[in-house]
Amino acid sequence: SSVEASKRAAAYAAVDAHFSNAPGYVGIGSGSTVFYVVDRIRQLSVGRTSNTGFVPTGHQSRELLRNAGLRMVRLEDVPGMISVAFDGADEVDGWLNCVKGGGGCLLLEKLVAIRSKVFIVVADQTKLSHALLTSYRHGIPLEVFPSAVPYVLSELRSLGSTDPRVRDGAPAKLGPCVTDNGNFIVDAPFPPLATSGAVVELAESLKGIVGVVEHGIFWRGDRRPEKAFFGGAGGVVR
Ligand code: DER
Repeated sequence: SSVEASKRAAAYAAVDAHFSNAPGYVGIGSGSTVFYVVDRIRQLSVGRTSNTGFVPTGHQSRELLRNAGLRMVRLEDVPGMISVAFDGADEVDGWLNCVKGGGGCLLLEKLVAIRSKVFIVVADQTKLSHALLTSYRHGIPLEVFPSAVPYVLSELRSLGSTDPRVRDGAPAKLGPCVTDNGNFIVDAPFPPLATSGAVVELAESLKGIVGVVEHGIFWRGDRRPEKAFFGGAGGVVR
């Protein structure tokens, strides 16, 4: 499909521009676009000694790396900084703020991103938006400690979230979706974040709710990508 071709184009352009098989560490995020990042890295690594340790951001990321035969290193075993991290996003605005967490891996994704010298987002062009929460309609994903859920939902409503809800695991799993870290995901819809100030204000408010382990706004205040590669239409790089 054209969306798949667009994901592949974005991923290949990003890897060709920012991956080198030099000694060091490379962060690998989660989602379907990152599949093409790993595929391109595998192509470039065939027959070459692997000087690079790849840092996964969850079980799906680990599976991608294992299937590609790339050497994995746990985040806690990485000394110093990760050279570059590649990840997808659910929505990216003009300042490169991102909504992430549609795949439920946002905690390790943000931990890997914040340990990376360079953070690159790859996405099909449908993810580019003039304001966060205009195209991605499910709300801000939050990793929430399970027994904090009733309190967190109440706090989110006080912040103006319309109908925040625990992400259900069905049909794959009955009951709540459980993250790789044993927490729940809450999706919290808010009105579109049309200004940088609105992004800052919401990100700081979400971080301040006791029981929210991490939120899915990747912004200037914690970690925003240096570059985003969008596929399709000649690819838009910002
Ligand atoms: O959850 C995330 O932030 C992932 O990066 C993911 O949402 C991106 O998804 P996609 O590459 O499958 O569109």
